[in-house]
Amino acid sequence: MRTNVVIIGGGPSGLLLSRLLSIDGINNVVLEKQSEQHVTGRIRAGVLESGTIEMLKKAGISNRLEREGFKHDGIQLSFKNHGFRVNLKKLTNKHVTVYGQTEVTKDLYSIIRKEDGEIINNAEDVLPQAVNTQTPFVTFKKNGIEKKIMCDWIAGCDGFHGISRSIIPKSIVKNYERIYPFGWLGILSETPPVSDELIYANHGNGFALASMRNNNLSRYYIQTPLNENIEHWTDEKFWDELRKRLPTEAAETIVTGISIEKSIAPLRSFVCEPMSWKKLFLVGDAAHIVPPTGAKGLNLAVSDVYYLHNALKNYYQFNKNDDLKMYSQNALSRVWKAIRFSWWMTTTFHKFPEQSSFDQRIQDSEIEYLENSVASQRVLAENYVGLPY
Ligand code: RFL
Ligand code: PHB
Repeated sequence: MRTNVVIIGGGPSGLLLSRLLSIDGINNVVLEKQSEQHVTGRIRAGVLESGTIEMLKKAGISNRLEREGFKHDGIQLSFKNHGFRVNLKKLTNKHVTVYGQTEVTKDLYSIIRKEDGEIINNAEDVLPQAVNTQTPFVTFKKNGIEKKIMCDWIAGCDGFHGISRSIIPKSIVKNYERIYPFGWLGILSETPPVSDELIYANHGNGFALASMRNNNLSRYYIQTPLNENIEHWTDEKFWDELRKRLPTEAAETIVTGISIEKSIAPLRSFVCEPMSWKKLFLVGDAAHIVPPTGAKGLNLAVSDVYYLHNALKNYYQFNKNDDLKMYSQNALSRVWKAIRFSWWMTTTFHKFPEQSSFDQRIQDSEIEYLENSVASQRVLAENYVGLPY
């Protein structure tokens, strides 16, 4: 079997790349380790930048997004139970859209299936090979049978734990990493969100985030120590702790209920440089991870797809490979800015175990400055709504 581009990983980045390439008549096959049901059942990101919305429109999946997505013109920040608003619209003339990654993935699966794109689910032992030759290929097993796909290029869209990144020789790669000394305990509950806008709260007990998926589906997170045992967190204990950390007005009006999903995620910043080697390109979480505090992970995966799709299009339509050569550099320039912003949001809104009284005062004044300075709010707003591609 032969195709133009083999895409390893059928998460949001792999699916979006596949769809955009197919629209331009560039043949591709997506190899996904998990079942479709597994991929479309994962609860992950919730906030989309306007650049992401544009890309999803290009992919032809904006109908449901426009009907069911919620436009947010601002976010609420909170410090020691006192809330204040950052007006994203006024500061940047842009907004963000709340629409779950789960829904984005379902929409992409459905349009790719409808338009006869090729996604192979439950692909085992996927392995990119001969990546440094003119004849790269990918091998995998399906139902126990060995398969091989010859191709021109391989897109590694297989997330942080995927195989693709490990193909780049150690002598070429440099990894940059920060692991944060805490995690996020998240729940999903069929209750009306406590606020029309997201609330990011810094509290003496730790960070809290009030988010949502729709009018009767709330997503809440609290910072917990690393290696926290989820069994220790009954719904009641979670709600009590969340109430303590949110701004007073929100805590007083929150509607609680049973959690329909509960999980703990570690927080990490990670960048792999370069993001390409010979015939292989890394995209999204395969190349970089941000802590979720800035709501950037999915959006960064989409901006990588933007650069790679354009570069492949120029190659196939105009026989130009300059943009393919520049892919890593172009993508990384935007990646590092999002890494910085996500690190800053995390550092400003979380309690660190080793935080000294000096560090605490710095954090206090950072947030006080944010509340009272339009310039400071604009920096946050410009990054939160998403930097240009
Ligand atoms: P994914 O989504 O991890 O998809 C990779 C896919 O590759 C498959 N795979 C393989 N397939 C074949 N062979 C192999 N050897 C394979 N190894 C892996 C996997 O099964 C999977 O289907 O990466 P992608 O596409 O780059 O997308 C990245 C995003 O999923 C991620 O950045 C976001 O979810 C991060 N994130 C958020 N991002 C935002 O932009 N806004 C948010 O509000 C936001 N909130 C979040 C988040 C991530 C969170 N968690 C759980 C880490 C909130 C949370 C709690
Ligand atoms: C979410 O709704 O899951 C979410 C929203 C904003 C973030 C992180 C996660 O910064």
